[in-house]
Amino acid sequence: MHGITITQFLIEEQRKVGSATGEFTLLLNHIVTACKRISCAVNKGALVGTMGNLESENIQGETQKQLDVITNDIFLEANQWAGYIAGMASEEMDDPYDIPEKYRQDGKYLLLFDPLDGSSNVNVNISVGTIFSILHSPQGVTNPKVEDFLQPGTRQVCAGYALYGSSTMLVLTTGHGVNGFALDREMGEFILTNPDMQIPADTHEFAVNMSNQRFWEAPVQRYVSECLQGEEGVRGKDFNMRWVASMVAEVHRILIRGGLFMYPMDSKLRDKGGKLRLMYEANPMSFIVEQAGGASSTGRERILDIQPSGLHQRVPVILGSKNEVGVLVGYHRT
Ligand code: P6P
Repeated sequence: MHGITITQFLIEEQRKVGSATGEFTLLLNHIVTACKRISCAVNKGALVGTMGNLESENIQGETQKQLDVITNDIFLEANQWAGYIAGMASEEMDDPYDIPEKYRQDGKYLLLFDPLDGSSNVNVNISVGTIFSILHSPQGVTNPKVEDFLQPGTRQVCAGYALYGSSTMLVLTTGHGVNGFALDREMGEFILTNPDMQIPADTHEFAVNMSNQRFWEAPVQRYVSECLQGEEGVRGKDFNMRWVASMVAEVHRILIRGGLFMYPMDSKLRDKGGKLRLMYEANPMSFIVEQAGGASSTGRERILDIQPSGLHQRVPVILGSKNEVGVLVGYHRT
């Protein structure tokens, strides 16, 4: 008995929504196709000489890798032509993408994405990923501007990621739980392998870039110090630590076995607002994590509740096992 394909899964999900027109299902299928193409592009990078850096920088001030631009173009080309999308925004583009006039119809959705998150890892063969978020386009808006994208994370209709690791996985939520699919390269299809993913409420594993410790605020200093004290300390248990420097890989690990991931506020990032971007990293990952029974906070507020002020706005992120996130959020209140 083969597992069901993502196409079958999406159609069965669509049947549960009486008013569904099928456009959303087709939109998701175009995103799935883009992720398959990116998986191939990343997998062949070294063979075709696309692992290098470009001279250019993105709006984040980060040097762009060839694959950042290649994967961004793959996402644009796969999603611009069908007419379901009114506008797109990406980590790699300063402004929203203008859908070419020949493809423009009354698209109902906005698509935001980070085409290759963790791309600094790609030439050292550590897992990287694509993160995407789907919002409704405001009624009657045919050429969305930045302000049309600036909706809180609670307004997302879908969020997902592809993880290009030892296998290529696609994980998504439409607000009815979280489901994971593995790419069967022979078939060229994503197969349902992780139905109804749930994050364990407790954990003994945390993920943070320890090299930033001297810049952290007191609650984070206290939390990490207590974890490092182990079972002799106040937490009464030993902790394990991970840091992959690829958010998609960290979140996937947490969906499978629990954990806490954080890129907290630190004094060197304060003027930027944090490290991770709200619209196409923190919000989609927070939607997924909450739908899997986890929690996601800046330390001081629920990430999904934030009213965005800019397309590339950055926020502190603490997400994962809800009881562990609760401990650290509690320290921010004392
Ligand atoms: P650092 C990748 O660039 C990213 O946006 C996240 O995927 C990752 O968690 C973080 O930045 C890594 O940051 O400072 O450890 O390189």
